[in-house]
Parts: sequence; C-alpha cells; structure tokens
Amino acid sequence: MSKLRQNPMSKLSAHHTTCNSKKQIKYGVIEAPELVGKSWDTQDINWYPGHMLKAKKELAKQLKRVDVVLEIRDARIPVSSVNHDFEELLLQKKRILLFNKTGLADAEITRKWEAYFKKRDTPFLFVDALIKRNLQKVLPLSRKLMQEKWSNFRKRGIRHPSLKLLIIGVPNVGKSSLINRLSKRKAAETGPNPGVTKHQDWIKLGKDVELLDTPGILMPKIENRETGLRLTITGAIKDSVVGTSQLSDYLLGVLQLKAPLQIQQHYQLTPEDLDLLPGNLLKKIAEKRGCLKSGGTIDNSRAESLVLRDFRAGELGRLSFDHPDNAESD
Ligand SMILES: Nc1nc2c(ncn2[C@@H]2O[C@H](COP(=O)(O)OP(=O)(O)O)[C@@H](O)[C@H]2O)c(=O)[nH]1
Ligand SMILES: [Mg+2]
Repeated sequence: MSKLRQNPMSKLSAHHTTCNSKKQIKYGVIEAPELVGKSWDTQDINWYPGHMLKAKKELAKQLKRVDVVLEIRDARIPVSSVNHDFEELLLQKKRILLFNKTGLADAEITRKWEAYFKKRDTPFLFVDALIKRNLQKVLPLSRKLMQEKWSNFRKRGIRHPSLKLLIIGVPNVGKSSLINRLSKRKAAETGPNPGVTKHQDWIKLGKDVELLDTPGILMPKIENRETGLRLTITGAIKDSVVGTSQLSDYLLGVLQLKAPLQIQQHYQLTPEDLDLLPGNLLKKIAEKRGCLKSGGTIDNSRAESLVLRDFRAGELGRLSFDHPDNAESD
C-alpha cells in the first residue's frame, strides 16, 4: 500500500477540493471597475448610463433582424436575472423564456416557478444545456409562435421565409452552450473536414429555422444588494465587484437556511456548526480543508474562494435563490 493511502487526509482530498486544489472555474466576464469598492448598502448600484445605452442600441440592432427572441435566464434566479430596462425593447418581439441550468436549481422550487409562469403570457421552458433537458422542445415551440404568420403565406400559396431566432441573456447564463447544442455547431467545427466556415452570420437549425450566431448580451441590473449577490454567485458579474467575503457570507447563510444537510455532509460539520454565524462557519470549513496561512492562522480569503468554487462546481448540491412567493412581477 502506498504512503499516500495511509495518510488519513488522503480520503478527504481524494473526493473534495481542499485549499490547495488547483481546479479553477472560469466565471464572470463583466468587469465593472467603477463599482469596485462601492458599498452595497448605500444606494442602487448601476452601470453608467452610457454603458446601458450602448448595450441597448446594440440589442435593438440585433432585434431588427429576428422574429423570435430566446431569452435565457438562470433557473436558480428566474427574476433576479431580468433587466427591466431592456423589457420595453423586447415587448415588441415574440419571445420565449428559457430558464437554463435547471439541473443546478432546487427541483421543488422549479416546479413552483413552472406553476407561476404558466399563469403568465410569455411562453417558457426550463432547460439545461449540459444535461440536455427540454432542448428538443425549443424549436417546436418557436415554430408554434409563427403559425399565424405562416398560415397567411400558405393561403397566398407562397413558402414562408425561414424563422429567425436570437439568443439573449446575461453573461455566463449559457448562451454559447445553448447555441452549440441547438446548432450542433461545435460538433461540425471539430469534425475532420477542413474548410468549415469560421464566421457565419446565421446558423441553419432546420429547413425553416435559423439562429443568429452572435448572442445578445443583457446587462445584469443590480437593483439591490441581494440581486447583486445572486447575480454574482451565479456568474453574471465578476466576483471582485462584490468581493468574495460578502459572497461567501451570503452563500453560506442561504445554504444554512435552505440546504443545511448538504453543507453538513460535504464539509463534515456537526449539527451545532450549522447554527454558527456564516463568518464563523467559514472558519470551521477553513480548518477542515486546511485553508491556513504559513503561521497556521486561518486564511479567510482562500476559504471564501473554496466555498464559492465548491458551490459552482455543483458539489454543495442544487440550490435556488429566487422563490416565486417573493416575486413581485415577472
Ligand atoms: N450545469 C450547467 N452548466 C451550464 C449550463 N449551460 C452552461 N453552463 C456552464 O456555464 C458556463 C457559461 O456558459 P456559456 O455558454 O459560456 O455562457 P454565455 O456567457 O452566456 O455564453 C460554462 O461553464 C458552461 O459550461 C447548464 O445548462 N447547466
Ligand atoms: Mg458566450
């Protein structure tokens, strides 16, 4: 038996990330240097009006070219991922809401969200690009929205033009993954045949459907502290805007409330540990996972990153942040 096997820590580290794990997850593409260091509690934090205006103009340009918009939201935050500034632009379009990453969301709360959105007008699907949940329903639903328009073409004996789709959503919500899944484009690009066109405007999805290959970016809107935290934990905003300390504090607080057994098992905590304030719970986790500075004192910032990384890797189980009981409006 190797020495490694005899090490009592080896069992732990074989299954769990420790503070020394190298695993990195890429997250958060939007950088907002103007937001760094601003306190969450003082005021509504927003993008510079200029940023928002530019993003809206770009989206308006894209919208002109399409019939149906597939708006991707995160199934764990069906309403926190909405930016109401973009709503007026989208109201003029046929739209389908695709709640992605359903595999990461709490199944029971997702059922409640389904009931909630069924009572509203906008068609929707809870999907997952990774485990391919409900993706086969996206095109039939898109075609259904065009039936009336297409029947007019048929009456006149003309073939209807192809349906033009656009995917939009906040950063990291899964736009590229969905485009790849729906178009199977990645498979085509990595195929053995040379000369595959690198840049094409429209991707053909079927004999009568095309998808714009560049997704539209919705700027996430930070309406209040909690929305900002939820958007950052789920990946739309860069961690440094908020800081990992506030993020892990919030995340641990939510996990203690909604998924205590998941963190207890994962970090091998005692039931009493679960009653600690998040900051003290973090210290326990830091001890368990060896997040220590050279002198042996606890390294908070490494422990914060570890908790965030474990959550984003799905190791702390499924969790929903938004709950339909608290949703004011869609
Ligand atoms: N678990 C899960 N992860 C997903 C899903 N869709 C995308 N991801 C992951 O989320 C990250 C961002 O995805 P990406 O498609 O690049 O998002 P984009 O910025 O909106 O284009 C990547 O690490 C994806 O692997 C999904 O449905 N479920
Ligand atoms: Mg992308």
